[in-house]
Amino acid sequence: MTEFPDPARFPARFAWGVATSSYQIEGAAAEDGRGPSIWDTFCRTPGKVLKAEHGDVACDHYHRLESDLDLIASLGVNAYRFSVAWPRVLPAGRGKINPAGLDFYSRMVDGLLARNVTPWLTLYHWDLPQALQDTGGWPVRDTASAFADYSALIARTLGDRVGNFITVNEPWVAAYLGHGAGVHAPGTRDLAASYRAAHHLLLAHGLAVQAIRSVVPQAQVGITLNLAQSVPATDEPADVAAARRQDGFLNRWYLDPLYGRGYPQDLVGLLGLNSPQAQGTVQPGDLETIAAATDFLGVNMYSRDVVQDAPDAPWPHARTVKQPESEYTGFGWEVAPQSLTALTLRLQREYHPAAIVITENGATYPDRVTPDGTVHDEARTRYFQSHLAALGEAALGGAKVTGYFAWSLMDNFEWAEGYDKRFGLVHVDFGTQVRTLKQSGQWYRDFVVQARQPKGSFL
Ligand code: IFM
Repeated sequence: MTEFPDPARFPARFAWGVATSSYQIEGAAAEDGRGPSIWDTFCRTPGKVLKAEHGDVACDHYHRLESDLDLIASLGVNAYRFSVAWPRVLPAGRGKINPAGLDFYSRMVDGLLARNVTPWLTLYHWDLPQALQDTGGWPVRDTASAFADYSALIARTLGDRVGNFITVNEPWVAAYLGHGAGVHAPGTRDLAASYRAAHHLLLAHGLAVQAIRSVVPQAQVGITLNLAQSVPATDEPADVAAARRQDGFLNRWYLDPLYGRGYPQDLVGLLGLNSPQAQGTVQPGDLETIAAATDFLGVNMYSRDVVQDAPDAPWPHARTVKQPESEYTGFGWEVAPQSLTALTLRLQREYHPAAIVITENGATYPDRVTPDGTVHDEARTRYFQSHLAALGEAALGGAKVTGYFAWSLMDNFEWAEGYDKRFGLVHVDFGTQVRTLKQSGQWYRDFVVQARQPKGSFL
């Protein structure tokens, strides 16, 4: 049974938003001076993306900016999380600036502010300029310094109007899925390289925090991690140890250095020659840079991992197993709202972030527009209801939660899954680009409008 969230549980000054990312919605991949990204290349590599789909057009957001901004405002939200496409503003990753690219984001920011929607800008949501991949990509250190320069450019250009910056989105995905499992761009399968990439992504974050603060001292800056509670499938010591490894692999490897603890030693030992330490990747001063104080921790949470020991499986030798009593989304991800409460409370207790912002949460289901012009996505509506109820519990329990962004504003390019997996509050017909607000979107809008009513804070 779904629990209903109580809008009164959330403080009046709360970021209520929807989220997207550049490559997933913009399209206009070769227009107005945008350079190629690693996702353009990856999509054209046979066998990498379902049905060989790509982001050339996506939601055509680049050409529909004004009407999409109206759509965002119509949802009653006060915040919008988007990402800047690095190759749109610096086509070769560094050096020559593309004024048309900067202008697009400048118009977006102005359009949001004119609609009383606060921009939350993500600097890196996986579309690395191909030119930087050609010189080694994230496994090489120089990419982190190029990122710092790019971050300073964005802060100089937009920092007079943007107050919230997310440096890197989901470094685990970029590092491991991109370089270890090879299922995301750039598609390499090399565990050692994935740990070099992870270190440089964290270093890039730390350097970007410094760069942004030096330009916009009052900016709120954070990083977004994809986190999931890791639960052993049984009480057997092997499963308990596997759950701990999985927790280290996904969560602690990023949280520990960001919060000043260095890399988790149990994992460093298990990784052996694949660790960044053994490869000589971690240089003096890096851990201090990575641990720069931030204003919030961005958390992308979709599910939880119920884990079994799997000695024959690749690192971290753990397998996620299905629970017969649980519901699953179209991605096969368990619907586990209680896990959002547990996760945020744990973050608060163990890492003491200045604030926690849920920068993504949502679900994919096979939607369709029915003849009455509606998308009856009851399962997604229930998903949002139960997760917001769980977040309210966490806030009541002491987690300093200050924002929530539904993933996603609209159906979009879901990476290696192409356009098959729909996460939107708004349905997109990719043939006609017609947008249709789903039932879940109507519910979210009504909830946000209620939650934003002036009231006494319960925190
Ligand atoms: O679509 C992605 C997004 O780009 C990053 N977080 C997870 C989402 C759903 O898979």
